[in-house]
Amino acid sequence: MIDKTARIFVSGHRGMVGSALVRRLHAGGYANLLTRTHAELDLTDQRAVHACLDQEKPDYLFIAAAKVGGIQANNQYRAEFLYQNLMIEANLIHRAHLAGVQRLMFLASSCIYPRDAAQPITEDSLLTGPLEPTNEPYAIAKIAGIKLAESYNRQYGRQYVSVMPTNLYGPNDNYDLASSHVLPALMRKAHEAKQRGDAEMVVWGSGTPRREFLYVDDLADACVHLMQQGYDGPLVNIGCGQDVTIRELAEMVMDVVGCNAKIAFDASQPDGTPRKLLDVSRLAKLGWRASTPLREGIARAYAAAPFHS
Ligand code: GFB
Repeated sequence: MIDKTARIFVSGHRGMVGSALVRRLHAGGYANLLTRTHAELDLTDQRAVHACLDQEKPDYLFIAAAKVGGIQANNQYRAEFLYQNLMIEANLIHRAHLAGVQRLMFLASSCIYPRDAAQPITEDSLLTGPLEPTNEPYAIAKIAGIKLAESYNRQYGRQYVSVMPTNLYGPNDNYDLASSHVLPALMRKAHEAKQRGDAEMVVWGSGTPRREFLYVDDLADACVHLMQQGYDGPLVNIGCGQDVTIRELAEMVMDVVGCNAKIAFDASQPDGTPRKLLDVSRLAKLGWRASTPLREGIARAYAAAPFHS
């Protein structure tokens, strides 16, 4: 169990994942949360991160801060995705160790697994094959973070845990069409197509890739569950165990939004990984299952979306 007065640092607390962690921790009665805005602390700045962790000496550290984005942003800003994520995780994990932080949770991503991994993807498929090219830099950075945390555990007896969330969505998501993930993009496109009365709504790629989606408050609940349990084992996948095609997802979003446009697939945009469904049996054995059905989660996220009045 985590002591309710423990000093818990949530890095990236203004992002979708970090803000969900803060909501969940507050709801659980944890009052001693430490946060820093980007303006207060640039996590790629080694000196600043070191000074902050030396001063705060948290009991727990969640690494939810990351440079993230959808398929197009990952593919286009390859250098920034690799560099910024390496810096953030190296600064935080290394200095957490030197500052005596015993427990840390590093949030990675399901894209760390090989592109053609057997489905559903088990944790032991890490580093067994080539990665998906559109997000290889991001995946390499996250794999480095996992290995860094694992190395402090093996060499110094730390209890640094890495979790692999599947594709996430929910409040505080990014709705910018050029850099967002598919679900927020489809919500916005459907909303705007409905408002304009468009006959067509453009969906990237072929519509055939399969993706698994987890509501971000479910993810936060899983992370806090693992921390509360004192879990300090190998990587854990966090997903809901079910996937849909992008076409099915677009149809569901349009139904929730009430958009009657026809779907037009844009084949000039990449499909990315053909399928990315996580095996969640390790998490189930640890006593956690997702609770938000996809359609209900989409309705909740849509109601909270900034463009939706
Ligand atoms: O969510 P998404 O951008 O990323 O795209 P990935 C998922 C699928 O949805 C792809 C299609 O096949 C896209 O072509 N898609 C259809 C769209 N319409 C749209 C649209 O309007 N916008 C977007 N963004 N996609 C990311 C990785 O991969 O997943 C990251 O690049 C990270 O590294 C993240 O791991 C979770 O699921 O393909």
